[in-house]
Amino acid sequence: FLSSGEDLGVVAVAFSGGQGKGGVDAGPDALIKAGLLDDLKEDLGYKLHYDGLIHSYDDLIPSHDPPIDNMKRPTACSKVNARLHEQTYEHASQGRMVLTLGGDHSIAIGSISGVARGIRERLGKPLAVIWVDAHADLNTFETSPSGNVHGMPVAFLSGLCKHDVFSWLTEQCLIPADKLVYIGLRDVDRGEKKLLRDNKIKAFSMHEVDRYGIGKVVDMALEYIGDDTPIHLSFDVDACDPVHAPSTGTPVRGGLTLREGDYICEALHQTGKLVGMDLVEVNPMILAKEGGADTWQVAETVRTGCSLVRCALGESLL
Ligand code: 6HN
Ligand code: MN
Ligand code: MN
Ligand code: MN
Repeated sequence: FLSSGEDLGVVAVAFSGGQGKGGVDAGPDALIKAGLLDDLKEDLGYKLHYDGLIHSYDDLIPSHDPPIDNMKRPTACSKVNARLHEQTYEHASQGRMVLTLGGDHSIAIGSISGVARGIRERLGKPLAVIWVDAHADLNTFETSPSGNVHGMPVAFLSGLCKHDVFSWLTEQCLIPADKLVYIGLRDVDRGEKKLLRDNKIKAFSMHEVDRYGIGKVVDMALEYIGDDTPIHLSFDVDACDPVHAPSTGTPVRGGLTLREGDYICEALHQTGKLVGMDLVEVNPMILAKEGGADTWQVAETVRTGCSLVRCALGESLL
C-alpha cells in the first residue's frame, strides 16, 4: 500500500484544545527531545519527511471560542484539524506512511481523515482504523458528558455524527463503521456503549485482552478488518496502564502492559499494511500542574510513547 516502506511523513501537533488540561501540547516536543525521530532515522533507517516544526497553529486559534451545541472550543478544533488534514493528506498521497504526534486525541479527526482521503484517491480503498485507547472517543456532541472534542473524534470520523462545525469532513474522509476496531477499552460512557451496540462496532475491551491474550485479540482484529485494507493505528497512550503511562490527562487503571501495547504495534508493523499512526495524549506537564511533580513518571510516559512508535515502525524485527 506504500510507495516505499522507507518514506515516513511526520507531523508534530501541539494542540490541547480538545480537552481542558494544559500541557498535552508539549507532548510532541517531549517525544522528539527524547530522540524518537533520530531513532527512526538512524536505527530504523527511515527517510523522514518532516518540516522540523512543532505546529501550534496559533493563527487558527480564536481568542474567543464559545461552545457550540455542547462542543468546547469548536472553532479551534475544527480549523486545526482541517489544516492537519491537509498535512497528512499530502504525505499519504505521496505514498508515505504518516506519523502524527499529538497533542490530545481530537487531532485524530484531521490526521485520520487526511490519510483516509489520500488512500481513497491513490488506491480506491477505504482505510481501516485500529483505535487503541482506554476510552472509545465515540461521543457525539449530544451524548458527550464533558463537551470535550477529544472524546468525540470517532463519532465524526465514522460519520455517525455530523455537525456544521466539521462540514469539511467529506465522504472520502470517513472510516466505515465495519472497518473500525477498538482495543483496550475500559472506560466507556453510557451513550458510547449504545452507539457501539447499535452500530455493531467491533471492540476488544480489556476483558477480551484478559480472556484471549493480546496475541489472539490482534489476530481477531486483523481478521475482522480483512486482508486487502490499509490500516491506521490511533494509539492513545492512556490505553497503557498508568504504571507505564501516568502522565496523561485521563488515566484509567487496569490497562495494557507495556509489552501488550508494544505487541499491538509490532504485530501491525508485521502486516505490512500500516499506512498511518497517531501517538497522542502524552502530557509531560500534567503531574506537575496537579501538585505532584514526579519527573520519573513523566519520563516513563514519554519512554512508553517512544517505544510504541518505534515498535510500530519495526524496531523489534530481528
Ligand atoms: N481521550 N469519555 C470521556 C469524554 O469526555 O468524552 C473521556 C474522553 C477521553 C478522551 O482520552 O482521548
Ligand atoms: Mn483515552
Ligand atoms: Mn468516564
Ligand atoms: Mn483517546
